[in-house]
Amino acid sequence: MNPSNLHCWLVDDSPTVRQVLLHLLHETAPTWELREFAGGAELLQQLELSAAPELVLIDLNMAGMDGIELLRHLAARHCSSRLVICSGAPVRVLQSVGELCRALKLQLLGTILKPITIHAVTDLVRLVQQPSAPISEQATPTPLQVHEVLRALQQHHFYPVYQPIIDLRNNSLRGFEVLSRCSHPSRGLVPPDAFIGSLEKYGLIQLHTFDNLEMALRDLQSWLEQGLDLELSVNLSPQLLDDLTLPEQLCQLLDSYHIPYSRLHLEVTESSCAGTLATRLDILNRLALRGFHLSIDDFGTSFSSLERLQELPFDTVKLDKGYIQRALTDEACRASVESTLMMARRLDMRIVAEGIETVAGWNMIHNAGCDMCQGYYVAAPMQAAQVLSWCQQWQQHYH
Ligand code: G
Ligand code: G
Ligand code: MN
Repeated sequence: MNPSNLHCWLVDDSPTVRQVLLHLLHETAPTWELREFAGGAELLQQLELSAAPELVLIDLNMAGMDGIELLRHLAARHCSSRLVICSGAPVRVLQSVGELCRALKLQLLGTILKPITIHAVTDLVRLVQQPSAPISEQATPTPLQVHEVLRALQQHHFYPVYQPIIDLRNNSLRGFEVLSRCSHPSRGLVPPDAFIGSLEKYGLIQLHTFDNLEMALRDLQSWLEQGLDLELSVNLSPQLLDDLTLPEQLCQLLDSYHIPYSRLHLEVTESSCAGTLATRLDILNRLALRGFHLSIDDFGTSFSSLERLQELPFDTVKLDKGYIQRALTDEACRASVESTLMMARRLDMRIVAEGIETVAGWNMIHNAGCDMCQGYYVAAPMQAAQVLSWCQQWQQHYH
């Protein structure tokens, strides 16, 4: 992006806010070409007439078409602009809008909290003018550095989000997969691809996993108390399977929250038990003996067969989202999914299909006799505060 003649559009229904923003942007980035819109409809109209701008600043709470609806329209038009949300909404709402942008495959650059300050605008301009990575690299965000992960751990910037897992036999909610997020002071919502690798590299993944799990167990405890019958699935990095004390540590943590071990599914990827090192086998077997459920994550991304996995103490297989999505258009891949399902049934393993985004995906795996599913079609990962009302809605409409 050439920052000098960058096109920046802003949409906000308040004339005062637009005036302040235009003024601050003009001061900090005098060469930018600015355009203002009083509503989403006007902006979409302009988008029909001219090329998409490099940057769009969006107010969430607008009369008429609100910011969320505008995001949906932009996604439908495959808008490639980088987006900034400007809002006075609570941080929790802003984080979940970040989640929505990820689900819609929109490029959210960051958020500006209202009331708007010159500092926020200066930060934004600096962020935009950093040379941007080529598109092919943008899929994997810049990894957090050691001081950033340390600060995030110390200041509790990591938090869990929850994605529902549905039982396809009766549409009931089985539980949630716990996924970790980081709210970075200047980068906003940071996805796990940007920090799990760093945490592993600096030997901090175990600390993070236990922190995250503890927050999740606290949430689970309160949901169980409110009468929900739920299980949680958590991702374990292969490094955790190198510490022989893992089973004891997990048992102690669950005991302290009075949660039965069978409420927890531990997900490990196919590749992390590829070599089946003695230590890892030892740990997996002891976890299974204690009553934890074990799932193979991302199945279909490497070449192991279910027969071989049967020798390991897994009771669940999670079919990778890429595998499922390919099966929707590729006959041979669909046949492979179907035979995996048949084999799993013979081996008495449960199958969870991941990445179900559409009704076509839902129908395909439902007809193939899959046990469970997870994906944006049901819900994107959500924050703890949204879980109860989501559960109520799900039960009312689909169960
Ligand atoms: O959460 P998605 O929403 O972006 O997660 C991307 C990847 O990061 C997935 O492969 C997921 O398994 C992994 N991931 C998410 N949270 C955690 C975590 O707490 N620990 C580990 N090891 N991996 C995680
Ligand atoms: O642990 P695992 O690698 O399975 O992580 C699940 C990942 O998949 C997370 O990054 C989660 O946000 C993402 N995800 C969940 N549902 C969907 C979906 O329907 N489509 C796509 N593309 N990704 C999804
Ligand atoms: Mn997973």
